[in-house]
Amino acid sequence: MNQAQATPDATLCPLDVESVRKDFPALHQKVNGRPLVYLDSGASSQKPEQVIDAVQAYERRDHANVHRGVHTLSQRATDAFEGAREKVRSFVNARSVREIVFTRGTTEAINLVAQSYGRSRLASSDEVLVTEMEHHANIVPWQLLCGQTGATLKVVPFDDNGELIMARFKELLSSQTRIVALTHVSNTLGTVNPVHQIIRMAHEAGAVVLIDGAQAVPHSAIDLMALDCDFYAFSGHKLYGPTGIGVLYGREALLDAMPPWQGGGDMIKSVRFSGSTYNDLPYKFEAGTPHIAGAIGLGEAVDYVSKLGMDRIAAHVHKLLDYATAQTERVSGMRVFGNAPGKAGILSFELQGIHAHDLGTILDHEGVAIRTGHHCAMPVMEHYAVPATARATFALYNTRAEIDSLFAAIDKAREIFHT
Ligand code: 7TS
Repeated sequence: MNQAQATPDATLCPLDVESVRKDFPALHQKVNGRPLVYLDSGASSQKPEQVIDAVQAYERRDHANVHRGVHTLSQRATDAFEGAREKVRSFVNARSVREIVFTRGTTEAINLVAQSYGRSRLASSDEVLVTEMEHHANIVPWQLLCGQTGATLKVVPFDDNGELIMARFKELLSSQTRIVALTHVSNTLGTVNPVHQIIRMAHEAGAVVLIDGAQAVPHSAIDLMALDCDFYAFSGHKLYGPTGIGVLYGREALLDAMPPWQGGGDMIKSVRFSGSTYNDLPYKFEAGTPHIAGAIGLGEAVDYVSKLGMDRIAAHVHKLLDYATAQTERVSGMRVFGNAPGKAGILSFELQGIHAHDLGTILDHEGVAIRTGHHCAMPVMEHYAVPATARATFALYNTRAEIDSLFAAIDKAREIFHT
């Protein structure tokens, strides 16, 4: 399976969404007098009680710094923090906890690779290959790196359907390509990229591959051993966990050979003015006191989705997407961006005659939260020559009734604008 492309399996027992929704306190509120319909989980998902409770339990009872004290609280905090690392390792099927580096999120993980791996290895004759559908977090760090090293940034385009043009990828990939960095799932188009094929081809060309998994990890099971990429990045807050915590997976041999990118406590073995030695993996890349509560919350979020089953979550979200996509066909003047087969639960669109921001405001009056703007993917907007799109994203707690509310609110907006 192309991991994020979890084709709904009819034999799976469906999610009991009404029961799942009870776990998410934020969903049970009114916004502008209407029941909240939260369709912005692609930007950040809501958290279940289990995650909130785990964070609170740590803050109320177990808080102390990690890796430093022999006292009981420090040991409890360290056990919980390192326990979370093991949960994450198992969740993404990495070989070792040494390959799981906690970061602030996807953005920091990518910057870490650009600055540590990239800066120590790239020269002016080298190339970095990204795609036209990347989030800015997977563009700007490479632009900075290219500015620092003189390397060149190359871009694989996508077609109007939202699929990468693989023929162009093959042309652009060469022995000069040192790093291929691409998103597993596009945050604007929902496209699930053929990452297995890309990783294999990039490796044959001698390049390392970083996959931005920010939108893929919440949508389907990820098996990093099977994927065989060199780096994989994702964020906790899109996976029903806290903000300010994320993960960089790195192949152990690569991480081992990379220089640290930030210096400070915890990342050293010894410090002398004549020179310092660095800690073992993954601590070499975790300078300073980490986001302990965040990691514990992420570990709990991983437990939560694992218990529900990533395959069942994927099947549920695909059904919602199919249901919503069928409804788009009856709305005149609605243009959907991204129609790749097997795409993830992301619906980007525009309505003729209504600016996306106006639409977002009207929908908010109806209690419906969607995202409007460029979604930190300006090159995608440029591709379609639009300033912004409206985007609804579907998560494990969304229902068909909520999609009905979305389309009822869209009808209302069209009435207001006489479109
Ligand atoms: N990569 C992708 C594919 C993303 O969707 C995002 C965030 C990031 C990287 C950055 O993640 P962070 O947690 O480090 O900020 N995407 C979005 C979005 O689509 N709307 O708001 C944030």
